[in-house]
This record gives sequence, structure tokens and C-alpha cells, in this order.
Amino acid sequence: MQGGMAWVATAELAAAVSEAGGLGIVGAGQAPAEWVENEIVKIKERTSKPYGVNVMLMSPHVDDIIEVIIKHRVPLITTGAGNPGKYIPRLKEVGTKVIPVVSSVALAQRLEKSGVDALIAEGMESGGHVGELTTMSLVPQIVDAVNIPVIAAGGIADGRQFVAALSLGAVGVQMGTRFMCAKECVIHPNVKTAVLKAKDRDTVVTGRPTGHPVRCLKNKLVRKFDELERKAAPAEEFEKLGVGKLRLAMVEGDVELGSVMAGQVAAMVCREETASEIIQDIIMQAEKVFANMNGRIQAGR
Ligand code: FMN
Repeated sequence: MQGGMAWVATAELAAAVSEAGGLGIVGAGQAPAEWVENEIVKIKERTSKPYGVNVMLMSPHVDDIIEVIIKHRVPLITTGAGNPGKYIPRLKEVGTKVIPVVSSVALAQRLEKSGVDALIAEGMESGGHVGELTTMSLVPQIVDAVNIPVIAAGGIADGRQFVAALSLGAVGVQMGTRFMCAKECVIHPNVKTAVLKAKDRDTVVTGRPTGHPVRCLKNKLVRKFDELERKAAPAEEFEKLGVGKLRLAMVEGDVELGSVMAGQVAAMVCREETASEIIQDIIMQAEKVFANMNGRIQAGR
């Protein structure tokens, strides 16, 4: 799965991923329902394969977005920032699957009870909003705690990590950062260059005092957040500083004052490729890794 990323995952990227055999997801973020509908129409023109929409439940437009999703019978939605429970009965009526993103066992169990179809367990290595646990720790704990399929996210960019996620009990993976540098991804070239140049320790988590920490690449904006943290500034000051900053980076290309959300695997993204090349590369590497592991296990008998 390609993660639904606000300002990043448009119809162009999502349709290319779905066409290539993955599952493309449009990131609705805080966008109005008309924008989301337009993207859905564009995807349907470009692919007949399944696709999804990521719905941020804290968006002021969430009710209207859900109506658009029902109208177009979108095959699946992923959700963040809340409990989609109240929308589930109507979504089920039109066959839309609901897959929330979770970062704790308690939330995973609560959402399973509310009738969701699967879960995305996202570790703190990921780009964007993060929880506390790593993918390695979180995924098996959620797999053990629920009886619905679990998809792993956070820190997955190649075939080795894909196989690792499957071995933790996940049925599949969701990737965000690696798809940022897909040729079909329409973000500003400055952001792609920043991700391509990133090294292992170039991402940090900011905004912990707001209760909504975010992982992004280090830049001037991050230093401003650090200053606020040192001053123990109130949460409102963090929120004020963050307003519009994701768009500033992704659309305007300001990689110093904008929020360049990206995961720890940014350092592993080394070239711009098509979505199809990315998926093929991962599958081919995973097959080799798997065969090699099998050999090693047999040799140890
Ligand atoms: N997840 C969401 O649920 N909603 C979002 O709007 C969202 N925006 C993101 C924006 C960016 C630039 C990035 C890098 C991630 C975002 N994510 C969002 C998380 C991704 O969907 C995905 O779960 C995550 O990137 C996986 O970890 P990885 O970055 O290590 O691949």
C-alpha cells in the first residue's frame, strides 16, 4: 500500500501505484470534499484497479468527504486521528472497507470492536504524525492482540524490510517516504532533492508538547520548533508555527521554512523511479531475501 499523504498523495501517484499492482491511496488531509471528489474522478479515469482515500477524522470537512466516498463507492478508506466507528455502517452498505492507522495496542483493540476491516500498525520510524513505539515492537503486539489483518507501516522502503514486516505477522506493508520520490508524485522537486540527499540521522520528531508529534527532515522550521520547546512555549504557539507549513514545502518547495515530513528511511531513497519500478524492485529483492533466508535456515538444521 502507498500511504495516503496530505499534499503528496494525489490521484496521479495513487493511480500509478494501483496500476502497478500496489494499492494507491489519495491523502485527503484537510482538503475540502470537492478536491477529494475531483481526485477520485481522476483516479477512476486512470485505473480500474482498487484504490483508497485517507481520511483525517479531525478534518473540518470529514462529514462531506465521507458522503463523497459513499457516492463514489470508494473501495477502501484508511483513517487517522480518531475513531471512524460512526461512519462504518453506511460505508459497509456500499462495500467500502475501513482500515484505521494505529500506533498502540489499546486503540487497535478498540477499533476492532467498532467493526473495522483491518488495521495499519504504524511505527515511529515513519514520516508524518508518529506514535511512541517502533514498527519492530508494535506490529507483533498488535498482531497478537486482534483477529483482523494487520498491515505494517513505518521504516519500510525495500525488500528486506518488507520480508521483515511479513515475518512480524503483517499481511502487507504501507510505505510513504519511498513513494515521495516516485516519478508520478507531484510534490515540488526541491522536496524530492531533500529526500534523495537525506542521511540516516536527518529526520527528527518535533511538536511533542502539542500531543501530535511529527517526523520531518531537519531544517530552519525544525530549529524554530526546538526553540519553542526549550522555552516550554504553550501548545498554541507550536500549532501557530505549524499552520500551512506542509503545503509550503510540498507545493511551494520551501524546504527550509516548510515542513518536509519524511521517515527515517529517507536515507534509503536514492533515486527517482516510477511507482512500477519501486514495487518491482521491492518484490524482486524480497524474493531473493526470502530464498536466502530459507537456505540459511535449512543449513542450520
Ligand atoms: N498518514 C496519514 O494517515 N495521513 C496523512 O495525511 C499522512 N501524511 C503524510 C505526509 C508525508 C509527507 C509522509 C511522509 C507521511 C504521511 N503519512 C500520513 C504517513 C504515511 O501514510 C505512511 O503511513 C508512512 O509514511 C509510512 O512510513 P514511512 O514514511 O517510513 O514509509
